[in-house]
Amino acid sequence: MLRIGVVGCGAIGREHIDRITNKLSGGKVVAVSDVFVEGAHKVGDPIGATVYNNSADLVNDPDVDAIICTTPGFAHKETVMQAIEIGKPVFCEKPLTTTAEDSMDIVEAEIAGGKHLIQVGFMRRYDKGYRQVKEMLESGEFGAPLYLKCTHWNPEVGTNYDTPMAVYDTAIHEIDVLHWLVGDEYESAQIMMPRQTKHTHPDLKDPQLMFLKCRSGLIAMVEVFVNCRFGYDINCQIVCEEGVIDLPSPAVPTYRKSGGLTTPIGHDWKKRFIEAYDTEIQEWINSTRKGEMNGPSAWDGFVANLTADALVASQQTGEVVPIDIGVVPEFYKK
Ligand code: NAD
Ligand code: ISE
Repeated sequence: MLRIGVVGCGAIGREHIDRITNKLSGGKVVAVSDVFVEGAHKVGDPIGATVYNNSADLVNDPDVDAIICTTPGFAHKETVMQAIEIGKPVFCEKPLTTTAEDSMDIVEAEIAGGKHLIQVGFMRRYDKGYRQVKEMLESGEFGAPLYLKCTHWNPEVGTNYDTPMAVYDTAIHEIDVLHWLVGDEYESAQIMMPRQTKHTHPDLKDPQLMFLKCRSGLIAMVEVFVNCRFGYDINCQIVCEEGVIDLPSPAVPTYRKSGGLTTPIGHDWKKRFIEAYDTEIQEWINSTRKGEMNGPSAWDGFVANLTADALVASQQTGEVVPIDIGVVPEFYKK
């Protein structure tokens, strides 16, 4: 049994605790922590977990074998560095950190420790739909992918969500999954701001149109609109030489009523990728028990942050910003 400590008992922390406790196998949450300690007690007490009000004490608890970090992005580095220091595996929710510089510090610390310890929560790589699309592209039947059109639409966000977060908290999913999907690397990024919704606030530009150009010339266009009101709607279309592949939201019953034909759109991110989260955490438990680390790495987290930094820079100027990931360290070559 993998004895897990969870740092951060907010929305996704509670989701992961629930799936480990009630759905998955091979793992047990034995400790939880949150700076808001009442929140940690609320989820930790019913399952008999030790409750901490800081991550260091949880990471250093000898009864904790591995850590799940589900604090906000700006707080990830602290916990991940503590885990590396003591040599414990850590599953860190996306983004690894909020800047390439901080993620590079983690990469360097992991390499210095000489052991693969970090997995980043890029769960779309575990989604059946994205996996099928990858297989279709790799079959060669569609020819080369030429451009991608994606939407990342959220119904609404709070006032603590600002303009850069549209990139490093939201588009970071597309940043990671798209280059993985097409087997390419980004070389430049650009953002254009269309007319803004009245539903945003002074610190958030919404919507934003993001363009990522790959080395092959492929361009990915990502529409991020986080106050779209109508639902949580993630779509991806890949235009190839020999055909077009669409990855829409999973099918739900449509209905005819009151003179209309309706296709409902969900509102909840927790449900849209529920199977992907289950698979991701189950595979992390399984591989961690075997002393392996197979999922998205700290290097993948760094590459996503480097790309995010370029997009964030373009938010200010609208200009095309180059991206140079450099050479993949030997340590991360598969
Ligand atoms: P949240 O605000 O609901 O929860 C964060 C929790 O962390 C809160 O309980 C807060 O009190 C606590 N916290 C803050 N700083 C802390 C610290 N220094 N130490 C310990 N606890 C601390 O946020 P959330 O929506 O659960 O998001 C958490 C992370 O998960 C973010 O990185 C977010 O990007 C990621 N996330 C990923 C997905 C996904 O689809 N993979 C979905 C949602 C959130
Ligand atoms: C949130 O943190 C997530 O990861 C969701 O998947 C994303 O849609 C949302 O925009 C983020 O804030």
